[in-house]
Amino acid sequence: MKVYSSEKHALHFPKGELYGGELVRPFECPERWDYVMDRLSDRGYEDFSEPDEFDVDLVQRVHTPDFLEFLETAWDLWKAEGMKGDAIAAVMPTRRMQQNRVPNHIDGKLGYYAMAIETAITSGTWEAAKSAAACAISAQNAVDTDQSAFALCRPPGHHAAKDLFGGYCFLNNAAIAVEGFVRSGAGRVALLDVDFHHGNGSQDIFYDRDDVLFCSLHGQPEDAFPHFLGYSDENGSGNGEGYNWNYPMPPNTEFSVWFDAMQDACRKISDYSPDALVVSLGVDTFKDDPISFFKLESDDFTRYGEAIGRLDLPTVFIMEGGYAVSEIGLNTVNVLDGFLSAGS
Ligand code: OKP
Ligand code: ZN
Repeated sequence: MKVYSSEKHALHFPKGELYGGELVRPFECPERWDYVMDRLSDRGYEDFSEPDEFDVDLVQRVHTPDFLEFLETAWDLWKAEGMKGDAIAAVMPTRRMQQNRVPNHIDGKLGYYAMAIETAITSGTWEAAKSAAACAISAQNAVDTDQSAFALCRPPGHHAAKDLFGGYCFLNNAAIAVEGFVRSGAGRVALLDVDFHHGNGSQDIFYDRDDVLFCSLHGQPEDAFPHFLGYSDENGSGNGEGYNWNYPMPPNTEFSVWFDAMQDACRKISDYSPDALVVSLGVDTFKDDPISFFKLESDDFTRYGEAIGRLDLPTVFIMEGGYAVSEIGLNTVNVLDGFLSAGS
């Protein structure tokens, strides 16, 4: 399996994440990338490539021009105001406020484009986000000839909507890969999100479309970030009705329950008969993940990787979450190995 990753990921590393009323060292940290790279090498993966250049056309199919301009210029605007730390949103357009006027001041812009405020923008954020999207695009291109590829994206993407960043995400790498398949002629693409958190950005981007089936397994919004989307009665709108499936699950959910939901999602995907599959691969479902509440063990990742492999589809894996413990490397590679062992 080809692996796309870029050293430029390390350009994004804010000094702090707002967590528990303190600025703590971000959970979404550069060594996550090293853990995965090291395990891939240990387990015999050897086909590593730097991504091709960022494909603006594809990214514009997912994100709005004003949002892309914001991401590109936010750090400079912030510095021009003489701010000392990293750029963090502090005020947001909530109920009964103006939600469609973009302020000039960077404080206003940050709030306008943020879906959560733990995520800071720093000097290298835009370059790193572009490199992650480039990995997703190159992996998608590789699947035109191979059956599968893995994009080791950092920062992750599934919380980013067409004009929103947050939850550690800036560009929606998985949605960009989906659009890559659409551009190269796919009539139907499935997007399976197994990250612990609901993929609100991905859901939102494809909510009214019947050419993209979105299935997400995640901590229920009553108890888990992002809290304001991901309920089971969100089924799509307009043409997209019936093409969005959420599987919210409660605290302490174990693999047997999680895997039943996953197999249900796999049946939906199989019935849909897509031309390609994109997997938002977060491994924060692991029992020791510091910010999540599912109970998967490392071997469980192999088992569900096999189930994905049995779908027998051209598949792009996109790295999403998984935090703080070196097992994120093991768990990620277990999914890929399980997939390959079940594949054609
Ligand atoms: C990104 B990805 C919990 C705070 C959660 C943000 C989590 C973003 C997860 N107390 N903060 O989906 O792994
Ligand atoms: Zn997550």
